[in-house]
Amino acid sequence: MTAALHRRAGHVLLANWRGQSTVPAAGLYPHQWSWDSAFIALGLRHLSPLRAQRELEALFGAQWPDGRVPHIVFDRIVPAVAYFPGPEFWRSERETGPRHPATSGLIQPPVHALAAWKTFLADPGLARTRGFLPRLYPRLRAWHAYLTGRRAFGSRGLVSIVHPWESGMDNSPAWDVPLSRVRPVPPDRFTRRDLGHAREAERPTDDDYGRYVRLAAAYRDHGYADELSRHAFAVEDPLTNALLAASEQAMSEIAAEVGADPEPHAAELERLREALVNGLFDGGDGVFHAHDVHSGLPLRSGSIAGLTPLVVPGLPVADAVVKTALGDRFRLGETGLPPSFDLTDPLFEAHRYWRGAVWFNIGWLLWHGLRLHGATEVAATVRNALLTAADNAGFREYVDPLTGSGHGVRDFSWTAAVVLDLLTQRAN
Ligand code: 2M8
Repeated sequence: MTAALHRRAGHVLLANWRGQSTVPAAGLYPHQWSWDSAFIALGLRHLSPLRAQRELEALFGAQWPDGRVPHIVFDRIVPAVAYFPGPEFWRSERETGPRHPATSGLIQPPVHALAAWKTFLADPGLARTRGFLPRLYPRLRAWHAYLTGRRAFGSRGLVSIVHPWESGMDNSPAWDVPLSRVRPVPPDRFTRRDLGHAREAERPTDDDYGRYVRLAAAYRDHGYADELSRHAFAVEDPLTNALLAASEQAMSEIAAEVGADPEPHAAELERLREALVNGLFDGGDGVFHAHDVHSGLPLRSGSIAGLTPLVVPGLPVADAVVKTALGDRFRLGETGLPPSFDLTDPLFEAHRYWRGAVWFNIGWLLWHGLRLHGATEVAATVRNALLTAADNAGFREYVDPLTGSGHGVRDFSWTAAVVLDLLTQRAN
């Protein structure tokens, strides 16, 4: 399967390349997405290190003056009706000026420094010739400074997200409680474009969409100001904070490469690791739970995000998290396919987007984190299961954790990218 799968994955990334960057999927997502591009670079670096570097450069070319990296960078030649909410909804030019690329005003999980470092390693000679890291490093620093400076709403040293879209795991049941406080915009006030490309039963509900629109419009109407009182939704998410910590580890390596001081990044990794464990780890459940900044309460849920702090080097509670991964809730040792939500929870839905289906980027993060903490056998099971699922189902957006059947859009870029990366890595 290896050579054929590799070739097929390469074709997906080639078809979705738009000259400067890669779209997640041609119909449903016709622009550039932030964390998609980071995962895409991880795979693309094996096909074309140059394109992988350009993927990240294009994204950081749209960074806002305040350091935020927008979650969508709009392709100006794509018709306005192709995606909702488009540039006319976000009105980013009011904040960044008309010469800046049109973008959204939200963010996504900060996996970029990790991707940048791995992209560098694919061809250090080319990267040095192009000044890839010297140009990117100050931008990555500004990005992390935005997160820790502007988004640290709680007093617990953790970064908050202000919209479910920022979590990347949009309709995860983890957000049901804080979202229930948001009044949905009625469905006749906007036109969903996603349903033209995907099955309704596999997408977020109209009510959820109405709440997403309400939150995004409120943020926009307050000039994207990061004041806690302005945000109806403010949550410390384990995935976002874990990726920031893992990215600080990568920043140490990048700093050393560009002749900067790695020490502040090592210190930041240590600080975030401690804040994550002290603030979000639940020893009884053996997972990390998000924290609702407004209510001051943990959002106890069965989200797979609770296992992703395994990507943080030196995680002191890694053994407990691996045990949870192997238990009934996620069954990673048996199936190797990580469901995005607890299989035993009544809220689990095998096909509805982030409420249970398996996503390949999360699979990659767990594979990476398991290896980091010496759980090489489970990591190998995850790797094999992801490769088999892609081989059988194609490069689908997500698959059923119980049967491996494919769902969501076809030819999804990060699925192909993750497969390419896994194919080029040791089996364990
Ligand atoms: C999905 O999110 C977008 C909104 O950002 C959407 O539903 O239209 C999520 O799966 C997200 O994680 C992903 O980055 C994006 C593009 O693949 O699609």
